[in-house]
Amino acid sequence: MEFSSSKSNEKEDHRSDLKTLKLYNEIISTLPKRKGWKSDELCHYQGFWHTFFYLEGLLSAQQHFKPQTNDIILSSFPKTGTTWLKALSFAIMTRSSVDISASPLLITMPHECVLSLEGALAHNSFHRNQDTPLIGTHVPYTSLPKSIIDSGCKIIYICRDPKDTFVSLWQFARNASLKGADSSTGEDAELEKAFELFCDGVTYYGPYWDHVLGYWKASLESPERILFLKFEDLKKEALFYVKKIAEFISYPFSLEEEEKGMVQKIVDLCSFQNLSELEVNKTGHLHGNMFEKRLFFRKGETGDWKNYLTPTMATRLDQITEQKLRSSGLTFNA
Ligand code: PAP
Repeated sequence: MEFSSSKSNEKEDHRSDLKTLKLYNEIISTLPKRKGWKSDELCHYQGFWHTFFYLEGLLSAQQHFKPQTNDIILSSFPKTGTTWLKALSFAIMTRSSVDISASPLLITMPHECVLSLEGALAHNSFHRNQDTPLIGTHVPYTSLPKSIIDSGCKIIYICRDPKDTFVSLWQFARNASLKGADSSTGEDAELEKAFELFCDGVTYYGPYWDHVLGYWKASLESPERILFLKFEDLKKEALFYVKKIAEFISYPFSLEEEEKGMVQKIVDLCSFQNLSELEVNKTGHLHGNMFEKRLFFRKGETGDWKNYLTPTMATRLDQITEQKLRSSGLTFNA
């Protein structure tokens, strides 16, 4: 796997353009702000809450990102199955060039196989992986760069029951080496504080419900362009959905491959059990020293919310979900 970074392309590093950076800072300084659960400040942009770093990346992507026509965008709200979807799509795409037993996924974390639009690729689009045109993002549908919408690139969106999403997000954030965790309050108070903010929509890329609905509605309007998946469905019927993803991205399995068990091999390669036990996913950090890789692999189950949320909390989230998704045709059941 090669990431091209030729000298001639270095002028594409938009962050190095001080004027542009200053402009982004000016735009961000005018936006409404709220303190998130951790001490980081969230900025309200186009209806959603963003951290400064990723918002700067989003502004850059909105201005500069040039998709290739065969790009596939893998989109999600945080903690809804991003890592899993990246691994599966990457394994599907690379299966004919590299044997599964030598897959790059065995030595490279899925987030490093598929880079992020508003992260690694935001200011340095020449970092894109030329061999596998997969791009990850947490950007809401309505904020995607116009170039992506105009190009007609295919998009796969994965979502997850909001109660499990919240618990996964909370567990990740409290364990992550993020600066400024408030240690003056106890665990229960911390959970309640994070829960209130989640219900209010004040989380990275929140409100959760608006994020999901944006992609849901777009997928109903353009099912040939947007594939809408649920984490819970993938857990129940992995083989079916791996074939569905492969067909959608135009890498369908041949009869011969199916007979030789290729679909199952990909499911096994990308299973939580397999990925979480690989050395590459157990040690080291992502994004400099920001996140420990192991934190992206916690339990990988559905219904873990039952171990953390009180019945009152669960009912409250269910009610918000019912109210927000009412008449959309979208439901969750974890
Ligand atoms: P991200 O948005 O920050 O990249 P994301 O991968 O969406 O995170 O979410 C992490 C969740 O997916 C974790 O869920 P949990 O906290 O409930 O356990 C993680 O365990 C789960 N996960 C990661 N890889 C897999 C996988 N291969 N199969 C199933 N679940 C997985």
